[in-house]
Amino acid sequence: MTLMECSVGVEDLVLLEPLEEESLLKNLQLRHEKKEIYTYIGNVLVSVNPYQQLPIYGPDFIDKYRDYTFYELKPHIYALANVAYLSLRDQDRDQCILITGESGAGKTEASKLVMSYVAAVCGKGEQVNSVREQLLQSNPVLEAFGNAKTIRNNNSSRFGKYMDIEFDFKGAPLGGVITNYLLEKSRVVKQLEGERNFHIFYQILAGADGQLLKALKLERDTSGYAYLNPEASRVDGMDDASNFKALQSAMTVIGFSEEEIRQVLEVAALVLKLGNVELADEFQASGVPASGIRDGRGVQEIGEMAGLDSGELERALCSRTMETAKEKVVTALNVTQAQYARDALAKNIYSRLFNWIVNRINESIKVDTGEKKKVMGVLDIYGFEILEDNSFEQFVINYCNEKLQQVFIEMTLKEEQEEYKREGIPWTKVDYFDNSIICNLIEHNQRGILAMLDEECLRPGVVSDSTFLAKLNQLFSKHRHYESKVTQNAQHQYDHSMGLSCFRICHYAGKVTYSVNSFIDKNNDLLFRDLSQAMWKARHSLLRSLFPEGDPKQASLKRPPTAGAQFKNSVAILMKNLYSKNPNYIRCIKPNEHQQRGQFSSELVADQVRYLGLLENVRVRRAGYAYRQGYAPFLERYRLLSRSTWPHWNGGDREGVEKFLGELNLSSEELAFGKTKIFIRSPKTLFYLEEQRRLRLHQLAMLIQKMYRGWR
Ligand code: AD9
Ligand code: MG
Repeated sequence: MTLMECSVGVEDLVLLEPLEEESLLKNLQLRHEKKEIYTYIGNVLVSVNPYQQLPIYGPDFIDKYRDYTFYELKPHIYALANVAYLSLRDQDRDQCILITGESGAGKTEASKLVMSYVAAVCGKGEQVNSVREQLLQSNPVLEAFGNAKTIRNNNSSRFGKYMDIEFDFKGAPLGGVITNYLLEKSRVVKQLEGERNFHIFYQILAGADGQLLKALKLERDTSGYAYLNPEASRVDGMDDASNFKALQSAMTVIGFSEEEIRQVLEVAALVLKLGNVELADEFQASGVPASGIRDGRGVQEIGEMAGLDSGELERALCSRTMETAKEKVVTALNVTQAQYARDALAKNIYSRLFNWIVNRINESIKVDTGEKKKVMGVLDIYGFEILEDNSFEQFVINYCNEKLQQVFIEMTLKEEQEEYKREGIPWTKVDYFDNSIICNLIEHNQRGILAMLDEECLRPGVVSDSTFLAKLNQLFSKHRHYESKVTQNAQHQYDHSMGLSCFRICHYAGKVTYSVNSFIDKNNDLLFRDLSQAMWKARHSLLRSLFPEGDPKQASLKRPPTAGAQFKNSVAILMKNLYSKNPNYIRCIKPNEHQQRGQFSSELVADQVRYLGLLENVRVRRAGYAYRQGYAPFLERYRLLSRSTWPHWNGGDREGVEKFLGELNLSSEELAFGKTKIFIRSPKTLFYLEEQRRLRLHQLAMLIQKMYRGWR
């Protein structure tokens, strides 16, 4: 019997034999069937979403995992959290936990499980409790404003999150810092069929009492709002009203004042009301198309809540001022342009509100003491995306994943190399796919796609998505990882499905075709100055503070960095941060598209296994020695294989291991004796040992039975 044939598959994919995509999938499927959702690849944790509550996270499990080392119990997210926490506390090594996977794979749940495990084991006392509560309560707040129901996940995070949790020298939590990435702000004004806007809007409408609703000038019925998809207002199993209560209490625990909470809700309400501002055609005396507001009541109410003159708001929405050195020219916007301006304003208010909330949480949880801190970073970020239509958002998300893959391979290899060095075992070079060529294609400072996009955005004259694409086609016509209709040549297979306005990148995880439509616009991410100036005039102090560039004194001609440049910059900071820490990986997998328990679609999982680079991971991990174990636990497990070490052995652990392995006549190529661990090259040898151990146990059991019968 091989390990693969045992009832729950192998617990560590490094031991998989043969190592192929098919056997890897079979193993995950078998384990998923048996509700064994966790599997290791060495110290990497693969987690398959069970879509059901399993009884494996209670305090009894926390107690169990805090007392054992990594391989002693079944694979579990607590084992990974425990190793990371102990290494941080006892060996002073800062940690990062990188959680990746596609939408609905269980990243956010995993990040919460890690946080709650660490919170449970990190000490006691009033101070610790209060910090712990603040850290944990940041989750419901960020989820209310940053999560939404999508087709793939009823509670999908629409932003990336990295959280540093900081500890003192004893390992007690002091506080933290949250960084957020790229909120999907387009959702504020439009959602796909079957999807919802951000949870907060439904929470307010369902959970606010009559008095609060009146103060926010809202009606309870969700169908009255243009920004809320009428066909998706409820989510099965989600109680918006009680989540609203939980949100308010979480904000209070974190330290938001009553006034701040009120202002946050008012700004959210303003966004909803802005969606109901209807714009209509008007014509100027000259006959030039213009626009105006159809029903003044909504704008009036927005004006009252924001402390803004409604006439000013209408002007800002329906016209645009162009300033030159000499004069100001005001032009009227037609209805389409005014609607665009209204939606741009709503998206901007909301995304800035979200950033403000993150900063406000950071203010509460930041650590003031100057003492040296130990840090555990937790990254919960969108995985590689290939949608039917891929645009700027998928492009930057996939760029981020390309970078994460680079960190992953480099750090895994580095760690392997360091372990060999520590153990005094010679290192042989491992070949692997180095994706820096793709990272460079995207991020190179002068010649990368992002740089080209910026250049095009800043270039005077007529620029458009197609001039941008033409530039890429010219520059990258010979690049191995770039394709387009124009550059397709002998080296690339001709593909009729690719449109003229598309380009394709061959990512490490597969080919993705991006449509360039709106790349320029999304990268520019500019808000008409009329709108920011109008917002800055609001008496509502929170709203006003969100638009500092509206202050005429601040109005410099320097434009803010583009969305692409900002993202690239934050990815660079993130990478630097990750490289300075000891990495722990959780690779999440979604077993089916229907959020259903007990269903495992091999095809879907196969795609994810590819996107996550799991086979490459196993390959790198077992390039040298597939398996390693400390001498003491290894001896304990296998010493019954030799009469010299069983039943009694009085020598040292290493000598014991040398003794019984020596008697088994294994090839010397197969084994390496490190300073503290035994290394075994191929999984087959381990299976052999396991098989021998099983036979021996069987023999011993028979013997005992025989003796027992004899006694009777
Ligand atoms: V997204 O990229 O934010 O759209 P995530 O974060 O990867 O996505 P999430 O953690 O939100 O997915 O998990 C989706 C749902 O799967 C959860 O709402 C749970 O219902 C379910 N889930 C995930 N992990 C577990 C688990 N360990 N046990 C039980 C789980 N249910
Ligand atoms: Mg999530």
